Amino acid sequence: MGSVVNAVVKLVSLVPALPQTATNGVTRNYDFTIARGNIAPDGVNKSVLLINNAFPGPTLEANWGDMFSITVHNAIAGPEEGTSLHWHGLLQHNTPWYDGVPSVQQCPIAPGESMTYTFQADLYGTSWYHSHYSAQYAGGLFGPMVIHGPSTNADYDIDVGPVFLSDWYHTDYFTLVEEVMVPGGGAPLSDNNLINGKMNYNCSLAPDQTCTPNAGISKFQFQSGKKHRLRLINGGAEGIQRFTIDDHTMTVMANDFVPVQPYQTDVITLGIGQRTDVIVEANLPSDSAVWMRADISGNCSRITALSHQAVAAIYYEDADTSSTPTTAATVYDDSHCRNDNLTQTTPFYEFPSTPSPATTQEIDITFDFNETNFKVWMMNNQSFRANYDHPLLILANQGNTSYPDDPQWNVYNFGTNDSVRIIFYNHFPAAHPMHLHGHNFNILAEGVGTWDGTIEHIENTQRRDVQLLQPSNPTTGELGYLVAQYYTDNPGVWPFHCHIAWHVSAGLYINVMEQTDAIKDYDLPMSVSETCRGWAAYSGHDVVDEIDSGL
Ligand SMILES: *[C@@H]1O[C@H](CO)[C@@H](O)[C@H](O)[C@H]1NC(C)=O
Ligand SMILES: *[C@@H]1O[C@H](CO)[C@@H](O)[C@H](O)[C@H]1NC(C)=O
Ligand SMILES: *[C@@H]1O[C@H](CO)[C@@H](O)[C@H](O)[C@H]1NC(C)=O
Ligand SMILES: *[C@@H]1O[C@H](CO)[C@@H](O)[C@H](O)[C@H]1NC(C)=O
Ligand SMILES: *[C@@H]1O[C@H](CO)[C@@H](O)[C@H](O)[C@H]1NC(C)=O
Ligand SMILES: *[C@@H]1O[C@H](CO)[C@@H](O)[C@H](O)[C@H]1NC(C)=O
Ligand SMILES: *[C@@H]1O[C@H](CO)[C@@H](O)[C@H](O)[C@H]1NC(C)=O
Ligand SMILES: *[C@@H]1O[C@H](CO)[C@@H](O)[C@H](O)[C@H]1NC(C)=O
Ligand SMILES: [Cu+2]
Repeated sequence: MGSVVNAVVKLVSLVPALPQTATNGVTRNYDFTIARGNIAPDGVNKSVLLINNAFPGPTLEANWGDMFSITVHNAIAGPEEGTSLHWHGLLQHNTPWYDGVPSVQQCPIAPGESMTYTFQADLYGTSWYHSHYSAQYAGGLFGPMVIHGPSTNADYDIDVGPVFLSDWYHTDYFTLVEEVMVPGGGAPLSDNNLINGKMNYNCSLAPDQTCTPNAGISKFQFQSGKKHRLRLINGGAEGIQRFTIDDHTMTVMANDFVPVQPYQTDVITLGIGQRTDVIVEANLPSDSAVWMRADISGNCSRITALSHQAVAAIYYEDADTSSTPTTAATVYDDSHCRNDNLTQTTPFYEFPSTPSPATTQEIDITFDFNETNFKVWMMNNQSFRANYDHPLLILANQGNTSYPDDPQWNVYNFGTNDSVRIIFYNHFPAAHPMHLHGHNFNILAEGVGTWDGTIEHIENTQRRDVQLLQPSNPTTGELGYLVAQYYTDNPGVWPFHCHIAWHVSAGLYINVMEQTDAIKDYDLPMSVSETCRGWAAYSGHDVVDEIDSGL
């Protein structure tokens, strides 16, 4: 009994060690119009979905504690599609209905309709936002997010801003999803890799497409002697990025929205959805020019042999900016499809996990045939499929929290448990970047084999919102595992899914429901029901072709 009381006291006294978000009365307003357009970021002309005609979309920027108010207009025509935007990594405390996942917290925004998302910038650092409707974000519907806050754990002089890394496909997302979702289908190979939406392409590799050679690359400026902060984001569809800068090392200051005790490295590994903020000291002569490189991992991802390396040029203040750098690439080890060792990654603010969570759920991830012979991803033998018409948060708010007739909604209802441990086992020889909404989760352990119960520094484990679940070993049959744990301090329904677009499309997705009693007490804003009314009116006369899981 005594130890239980102690544990509770310890939790209460340690949780406030995290800096607390304050509301400061400032609102950042944005107006986003989503429409079709044609762009050629690497020279190959392609039809895409754009926000305010920009690629990548406009950067969202705020100070920690500000409110965002973002009005999204769905102007997608010829053909029409629903849409919705998700603000990756933000907790949405007290606004779980603005997390932006159709079928979970809202109905899709119907063509011709608008919705305003109002929520707090409740964490600080680097992130992105993207469509959560089908695989629209794999067609370019995304943009960076910067939330300014303290940088107590590391010093820098110059904020270089977002460095947005994204694999790139020359075929439109809808056609790719159709190819994924046929019997015998699989993830497509990416055609190129982009840094801040730019890279060149060898046009003779695409003879049947409109292609302009030398489309151009991104360029960055360094000041010799200064420390530069780079905000790395993997906003691609599938590929694991290996990021390096020739002749420079990097100091990691944050993984996702979580500041870490700084550590040095030559290469940053980023699964889809992950961000890493690094500090780079410009310690070469003032006329230097070097390459920044992002390679899609050849061992871990689905690439074509020729075009998985993106470069950008970095010019020091006295360099000739029309010159081409001649520096040599950093050599790194591409043999493991995993994030940095958990022994290396320690959050700056201590946030202990409990060794005895209130409930534990094991989940096996397999790629198998469903009853109608499609190869789909299964979580405990069940593939996910969304129902856009009945968002789970609305049902739970009405007191309906169990759906025996709809097992494909993959809902794990954790009731009023105060902490949850989820142990993922990966039966497939490819890594999955597992992303939880509404939380930064503690990563207790990860590896290949069977978890032996060892927790890596439990007093302050790595925490973030996406972590790579390692591949299984096809030779030994050992499974990849990831042990995630979180306090259920955010009443709502939250996706926990692989962030690879093609894997979510094929069902690698669950919903975790927490604090069901508190969900019933929410007063949902009018815009939630209005968006559903707009969607019902639209889908009532235009049959919506849900070609994939819907998310
Ligand atoms: C790209 O393709 C679209 C549609 O076919 C066309 O209207 C546009 O002119 C093309 N742009 C370029 C630069 O070729
Ligand atoms: C472009 O691709 C063609 C066809 O594969 C190849 O012959 C050529 O060497 C490539 N050019 C460059 C600059 O890589
Ligand atoms: C790919 O992984 C294998 C080991 O599985 C390793 O031998 C090889 O060097 C890796 N490839 C690269 C390019 O690092
Ligand atoms: C992680 O780091 C620890 C301590 O440095 C080391 O013993 C272990 O082998 C590393 N694990 C991997 C998978 O690299
Ligand atoms: C199998 O998966 C396909 C593709 O998602 C889907 O269309 C079909 O309805 C599924 N079959 C069953 C029995 O769930
Ligand atoms: C999934 O199916 C396999 C094979 O039928 C079975 O061994 C396993 O127990 C099932 N898992 C769950 C969680 O139902
Ligand atoms: C809960 O919602 C589902 C989906 O709309 C419905 O099928 C079911 O009848 C509802 N259950 C109750 C008790 O209302
Ligand atoms: C805790 O979660 C489990 C599912 O993992 C559920 O069966 C149980 O009812 C929950 N307990 C409470 C108190 O809500
Ligand atoms: Cu996956």
